[in-house]
Amino acid sequence: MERTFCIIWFLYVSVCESLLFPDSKPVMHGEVLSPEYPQPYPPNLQKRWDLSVPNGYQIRLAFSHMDIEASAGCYYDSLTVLYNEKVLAKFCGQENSADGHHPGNQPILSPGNRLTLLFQTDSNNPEKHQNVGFSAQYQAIDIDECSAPEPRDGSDSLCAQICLNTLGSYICSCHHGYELRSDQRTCALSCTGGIFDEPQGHLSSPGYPNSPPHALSCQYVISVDSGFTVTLNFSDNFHVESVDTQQGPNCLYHWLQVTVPHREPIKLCGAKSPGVIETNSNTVRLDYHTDDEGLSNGWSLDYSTQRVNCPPPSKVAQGRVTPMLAEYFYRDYIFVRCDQGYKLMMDGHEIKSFSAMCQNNGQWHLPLPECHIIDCGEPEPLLNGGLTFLSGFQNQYRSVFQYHCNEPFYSLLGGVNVSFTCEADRKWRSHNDVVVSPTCLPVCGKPIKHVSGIQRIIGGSDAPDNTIPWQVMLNVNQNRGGGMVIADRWVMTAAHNLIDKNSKVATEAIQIYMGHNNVDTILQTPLYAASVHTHPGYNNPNNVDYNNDIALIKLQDPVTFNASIMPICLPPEGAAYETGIMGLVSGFGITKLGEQRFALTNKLKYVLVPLVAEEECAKSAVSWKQESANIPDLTNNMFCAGMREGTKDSCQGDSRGPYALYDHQRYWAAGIVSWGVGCGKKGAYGVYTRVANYLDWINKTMQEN
Ligand code: 4AZ
Repeated sequence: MERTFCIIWFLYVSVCESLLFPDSKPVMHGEVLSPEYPQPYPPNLQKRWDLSVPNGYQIRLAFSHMDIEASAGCYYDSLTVLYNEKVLAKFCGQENSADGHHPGNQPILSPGNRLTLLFQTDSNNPEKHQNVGFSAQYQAIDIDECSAPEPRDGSDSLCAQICLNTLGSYICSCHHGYELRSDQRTCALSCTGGIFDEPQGHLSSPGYPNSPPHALSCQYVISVDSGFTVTLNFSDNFHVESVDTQQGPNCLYHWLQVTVPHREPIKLCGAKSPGVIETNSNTVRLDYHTDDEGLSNGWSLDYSTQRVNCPPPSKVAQGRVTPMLAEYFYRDYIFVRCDQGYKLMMDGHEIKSFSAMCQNNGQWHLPLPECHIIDCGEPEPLLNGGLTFLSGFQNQYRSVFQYHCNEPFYSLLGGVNVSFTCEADRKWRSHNDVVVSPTCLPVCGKPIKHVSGIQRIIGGSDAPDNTIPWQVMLNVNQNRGGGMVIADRWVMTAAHNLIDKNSKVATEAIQIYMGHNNVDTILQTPLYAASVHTHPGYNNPNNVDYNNDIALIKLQDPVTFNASIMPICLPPEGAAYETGIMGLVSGFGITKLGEQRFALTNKLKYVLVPLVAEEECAKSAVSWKQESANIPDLTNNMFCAGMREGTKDSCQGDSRGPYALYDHQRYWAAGIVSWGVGCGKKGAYGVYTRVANYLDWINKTMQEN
């Protein structure tokens, strides 16, 4: 088969044949019939068939019938078969007759992919010759180019080593150890060793230690897992031609080049082995080049791999790096833990845990974290108290603080001052594991200053600042009265001004004042009632029944105690009302200004009046009743206080205020100013609600509201 200018067979088939047979598939077989076959053929014919099949094929032509007028040398009628206008055969006659020259059963094979048939008839009388002509079939036969004999003229054979026939063509191939050159015909010693990816191995130049063929261009690639580095160890027997130049020996024509990515390649030549080369890379390319001349015996090497090293991690202050190893290799992990009380920090953020891996580039994949001291955050603030640090600062690990209450107005519940330590779990803990904050309880009945001297309300004195800090001034529907602070949200008073025509007054009708001794000042800071709780047993429609004259007012907002506002204690269990004991009565009620005139005071007044024996009080009540029919009854829920001769007493406006007894350095609320016959009258005592009788009701009411 001829090679065409179309180098690639595919292109040849698709381009060249499409030129020969536009718009049609290549013809692979067909039939040729003489004109009018199977009727006798006409005279004077000159008919030509040009058969062709694709390149790389021959045409096999077989006759199924031939009946052409026989003549010597097929002189009259004939079918001529031509190739390239060269006559291959000339036929006439019939296949079963001895006349003429016919092909018989023997097919005709064209030398190439074309064949021409030429049918010629003369003008002889057609009636005499009733010959029908011929029928022939042809088909394309693949040429086995490889079986063509070796050219005698010494020119190159089709393939230098192995020829493989293909349909319509052939390809060349090479024996093991050789590779097809770019001419697609000849073979060269193969020295492209592929990729060496094992962790160790051996490489040598072609034919080593004998001198290899000339003009080598060999390439070897060692490529192992990233994270490993390759070390080359050349054997002593190293010989690559070098040329002596003016600048010294030079790898001009033969060389072995070692190339590592991102680095200048190294060219090796000469007779001295390079020995060990540490490439510090996981890929190395070796290019061995010789030209047509000179002599190099070649080289051989063993290569090995080492895991990449990462630098040993530095120390972490207040932390520990594990594991501690002499060397760290690719894919090794390190972990960092902080000492107790310290937390892992990275880029200003806390992290739960830390691990880093040694990467294939010899770097840890993360920088080391830091260990920062933990803190427990701000301790819970203590209402009406504070805290003091005994050690440490900024709430850091192991800091210790103690709560304290705002003395002397509050004291710590339980009285024991526990200290709290910031522990490793970032919680403030006391040594006995109290996590909840302690409570500051108000201190009752302990004013920072005490009243003294001769006192009078009616016959009383001005109370110095902060001497009666539980004193409350109440305005109920514009009527001035008193009360006393008993808790941060509770004021105790009498019921008799909070019930009007059998119904409780509205909370809005009540203004509550405290914290000052001066009426003008105290009026500037009113407090308001959230709810009013009169004693359920108080029933006084006609103002003659003051039994159970007690009430509690709940404040809308709690008050903070200080020197000027402080609760009075409730009666102690089993409180004693001893005859003759002096009680402190206080209020903003009326004072005697002259013989006749009374006026509401502008200053808090107080007076000390003795507790009167029950019999004495009862006696005086009898005498009052003789004077007036509308005098209320005395009950066990009341007691009297005052002077037989009068002069010192509570009066209008003081009503509902405190009668305080002093015991164990505390004032306690013994009575509430309830009623009396006149004020400061001889033989008439002030009557007070006996608060101790109501302790259960008071506690229950405060708890339930
Ligand atoms: C009153 O009218 C009142 N002397 C208060 C107390 C006394 C008498 C009357 C006791 O509010």
